Amino acid sequence: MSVISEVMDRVKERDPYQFEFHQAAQEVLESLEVTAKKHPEFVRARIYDRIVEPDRAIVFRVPWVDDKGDVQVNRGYRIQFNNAIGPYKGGLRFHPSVNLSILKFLGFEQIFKNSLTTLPMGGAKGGSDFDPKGKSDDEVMRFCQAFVRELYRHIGPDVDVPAGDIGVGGREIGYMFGYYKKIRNDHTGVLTGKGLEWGGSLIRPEATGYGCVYFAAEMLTTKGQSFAGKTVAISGSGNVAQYAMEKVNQLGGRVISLCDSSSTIVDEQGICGEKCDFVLDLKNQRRGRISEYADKYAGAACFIGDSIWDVIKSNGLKVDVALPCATQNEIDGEQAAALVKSGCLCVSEGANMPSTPEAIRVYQDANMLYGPGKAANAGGVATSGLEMSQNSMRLSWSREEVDGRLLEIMKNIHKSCLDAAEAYGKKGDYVTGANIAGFLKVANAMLAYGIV
Ligand code: NDP
Ligand code: 2IT
Repeated sequence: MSVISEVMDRVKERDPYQFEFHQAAQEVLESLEVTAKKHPEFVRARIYDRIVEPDRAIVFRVPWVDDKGDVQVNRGYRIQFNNAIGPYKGGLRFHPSVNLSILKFLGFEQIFKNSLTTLPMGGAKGGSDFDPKGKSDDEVMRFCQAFVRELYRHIGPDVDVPAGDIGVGGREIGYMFGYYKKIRNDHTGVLTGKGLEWGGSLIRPEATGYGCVYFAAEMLTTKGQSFAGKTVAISGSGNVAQYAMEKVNQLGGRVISLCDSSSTIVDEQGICGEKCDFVLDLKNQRRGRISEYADKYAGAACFIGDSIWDVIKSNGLKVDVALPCATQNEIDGEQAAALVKSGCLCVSEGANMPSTPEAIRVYQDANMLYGPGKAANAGGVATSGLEMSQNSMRLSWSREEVDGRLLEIMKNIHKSCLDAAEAYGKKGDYVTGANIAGFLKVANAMLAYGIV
């Protein structure tokens, strides 16, 4: 039995029901079999056992009052996973499915993702099982204030800098930042994803989606291809999906789908121009459902209860590029096989861990270009890092400056993945490359600190 599989066994034994965390840990640890052989110093210092254990996991009660005057109680979390290379950094997710396993998987992924950006950021994640859907603005505000009433004591611009994720966008960051500022009397870069008028960065809203497309474009370039004329399936219709859609359109691709947790819309004419404005208004201002797109545009089909990956499987739709931008484990092995059959040559993950291990095996067996989330969606947190830099300098950079830096960072991440994969005997394997390149920097820092 290898050192690495023993670590994995201990993870499972310690927390037998944290399935999402097991999945994320297994994928990273498998890639690290080769580093364990090449670097006995990591094994001696028990770096593998240490890196799968969070520095701390904070769990707290969040009581708040709804519009009817009734008291509601949610659970809040912040998993400060690893700060070896910089302050804890990572998003907050508000979704009824949130639990310790999901946040540990996300916090663990964030360690390696943040390391890949080359910026000095440690890994963390947090959130709550609060569901913002169907809540009034006042209810969301009161919840955010109650959440920060506890979270504030654990965060700070040099300690831990949260941001958005599912269910947390500009509105929620505004309420949380405003309340933090009030109770700390401190106007400082404690959260990223802020509004432009109060310390935010241009391009941060666009960054994850743009970055995912930049990463896909880099992968396509290795095969002498580009987005021009490609048919692109996107899942989700939130922050990441919206700006992935915008960038694909700018690069000459045709986006044919979006979805939410209720339905999928397919528009083979392409979701572009005024139709994109409709989607942004529908999802961000009116907070409506994506099925309304099919009510408005007669050429579009709506599939209630199906994901785009179901639709591809059952209808044999042809796609060249897939950008999963909704949630974890949204593509299983059979859906991945349907993607291969549909002619898809590239998957770039805007979401975190959207492909199951079986799906990843299918991509790899078919020799697809596959960019795992921790590399392909790192543009969001990278631009959060740029927001932190601007806050520290008390400056704001132009749109062109931030977008240029984002593009450079995505190209660098792409190259680091390929270089690390080749150096460790796995040429062209972005999964192994991302895991090893992300890990080495963190492991070397942990080694330098001794046993702490
Ligand atoms: P949003 O809340 O803006 O949008 C999420 C979208 O995904 C919505 O369309 C939502 O539909 C759909 N979705 C969420 N959960 C499910 C589910 N269980 N089943 C089906 N659809 C679902 O979130 P983001 O766009 O910010 O995040 C999307 C993904 O990208 C997540 O995996 C997140 O971790 C990842 N990510 C986000 C970053 C960021 O900067 N925001 C950075 C890097 C990764 P519905 O409205 O019906 O819930
Ligand atoms: O998963 C992610 O990388 C994010 N949700 C963004 C985190 C951040 O700190 O910008």
